[in-house]
Amino acid sequence: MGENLARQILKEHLVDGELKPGEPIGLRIDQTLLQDATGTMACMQYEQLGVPRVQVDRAVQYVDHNVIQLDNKNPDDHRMLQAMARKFGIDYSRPGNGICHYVHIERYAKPGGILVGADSHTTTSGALGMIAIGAGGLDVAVAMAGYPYEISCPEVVEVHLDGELSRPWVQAKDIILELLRQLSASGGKNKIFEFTGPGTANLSVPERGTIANMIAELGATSAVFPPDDQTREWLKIQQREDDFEDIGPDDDAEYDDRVAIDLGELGPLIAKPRNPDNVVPIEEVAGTDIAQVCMGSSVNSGYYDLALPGAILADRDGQVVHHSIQATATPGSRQILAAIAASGVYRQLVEGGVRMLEPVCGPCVGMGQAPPSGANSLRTMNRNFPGRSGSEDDCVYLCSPAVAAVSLIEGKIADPREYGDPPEMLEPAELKPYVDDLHIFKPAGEDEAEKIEIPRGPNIKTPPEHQPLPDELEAKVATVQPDDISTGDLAPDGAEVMAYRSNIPAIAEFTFRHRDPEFRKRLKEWGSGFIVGGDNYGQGSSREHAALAPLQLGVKAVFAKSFARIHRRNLVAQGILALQFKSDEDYDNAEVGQCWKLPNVRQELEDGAEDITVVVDDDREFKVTHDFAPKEREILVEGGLLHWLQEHGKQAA
Ligand code: MIC
Repeated sequence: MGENLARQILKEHLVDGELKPGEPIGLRIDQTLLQDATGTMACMQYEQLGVPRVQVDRAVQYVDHNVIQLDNKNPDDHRMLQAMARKFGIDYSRPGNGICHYVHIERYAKPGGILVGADSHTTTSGALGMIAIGAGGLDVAVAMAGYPYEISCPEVVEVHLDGELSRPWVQAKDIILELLRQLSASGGKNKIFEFTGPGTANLSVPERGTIANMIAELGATSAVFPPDDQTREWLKIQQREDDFEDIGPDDDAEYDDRVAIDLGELGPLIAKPRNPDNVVPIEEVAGTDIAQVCMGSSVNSGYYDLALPGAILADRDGQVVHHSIQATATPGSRQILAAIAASGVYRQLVEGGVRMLEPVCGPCVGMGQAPPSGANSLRTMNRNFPGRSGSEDDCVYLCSPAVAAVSLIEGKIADPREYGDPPEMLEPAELKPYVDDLHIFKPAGEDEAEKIEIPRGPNIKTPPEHQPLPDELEAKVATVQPDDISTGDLAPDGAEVMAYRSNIPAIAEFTFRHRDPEFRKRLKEWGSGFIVGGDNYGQGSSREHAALAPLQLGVKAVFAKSFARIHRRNLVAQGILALQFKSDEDYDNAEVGQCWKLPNVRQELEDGAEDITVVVDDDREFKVTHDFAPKEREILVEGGLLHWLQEHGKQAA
């Protein structure tokens, strides 16, 4: 049987388990990625592992998420991270050098390798033919220490792209929106999507990056684009052609499933508020008023993503951003910023009235540019979860750069196909002069590293202590939540809350602040509690704060109809039970204040029982289930992965 590329890469890196979908496997990791908002916790947990220098080929620490520096908290985090990177052997990409996923495909991503990163959109590097997986900070720290990365073996789905996009009005963004429309925000769970077909061959690396980035919005493990001429050309421009690997799926490669899209049939799509899979054809919403257009983030910040709106603004003399709209543009990296400055795109945008932002995540994670209340915001970003933009009642639409570019002139959502002939875009000057790593600082040598002291500001607190699982658990139901709760509901985005990413007691104060403002009060009164959730609980980001904050408040178990992959693992890694309802009726009967007892939970986990018994108000009983791997059961009994490693895990890979 012919093998697909994803399986070949997994096989090459397999150190534990069997490559059968659903089986627990351990993978050798080549590269790791951290950004500032997840990196502080990850690095402090790495410290606790007691391994002086990272054990992977390449570890990179980026600073791109929170660079607002409102007060000492944020710069204190950056200072600590820079020192830790130097000490532990990690490359440090300074603030302003670019958004981690863009810089990673420019400078590091390598065909055939495996990358794990403490950011759900780490998947972007799949554009270069590697398997790139988003994970919680602790899992990444453990990989940095040289232990295998543990995951449930994913299925591999072929996405066959036929035909060609009618560029520039129909774009790569529309391909990923179409996948979201077809498969939903949980349709990619435990799956790697491997792209094939003539439509794939036509996509540039940044276009592939858009798709690979937003594969995270399907809850998928990864996306992989087999390396080809586009990959080779990209690596050549990046002056690292030697990183090219001539690998690909066998001619008769088999896949666990298949999706086919005819790109010629595709029109512009848009995700309506307030979930990325709420996708409709542009015609359905054309004419909707908007007050804001934000272009670029870890998707759609590439050269041509900005050159198109630039060209549209410059197309007719005196054409500017509509008076009712605030428009912003973010280049993805210093390299792209330099390229648009040299070619004249920057000037076109500025003259047209677009506010130029620095190459950081910015509005995508609620770092400024919150939309006005009750108004619609149109963004070329990847997520539109409630409140993520910074305004509680926000209505964010997600679209391609083409839709954004014509809409910012019209003052309402517009169909680019009605704009007429596309204007000519300014081409980049030769990229060569901008390809450098001057703003990536290399780690210290081993001797110097030993002497480096880590500076810690007053807001930086060590990660919370874990307790082993008792024989029985008893607590009150502290909140009952609907489907699709995002990690942003648990640990919100935005400058105010993200400033506490290195301070769990403080960030815990924001848990469910919009969804259930009384939640924290109840937990404080009761001392402990359980969370009940619906389907796809914990979708979205990789932030382990969404597990650490409830832990800090005394949450010992979450019961849901189903869990998103990364959050489920973060709960387990932090020693919180992630249990699944067997019957929707038990979810329907759950009420705040009920006392739930798990009388034999420790024994049940130790015995490998499939079901866990729950007794409600000492009166009735029901069973919940779980999908814990045998090692995960041990981790839960031990009270978290750090404890488990301290007890058992001396054998680094
Ligand atoms: C996101 O897009 O949600 C984030 C902010 O990049 C997160 C990481 C974080 O919360 O720090 C992610 O995607 O994992």
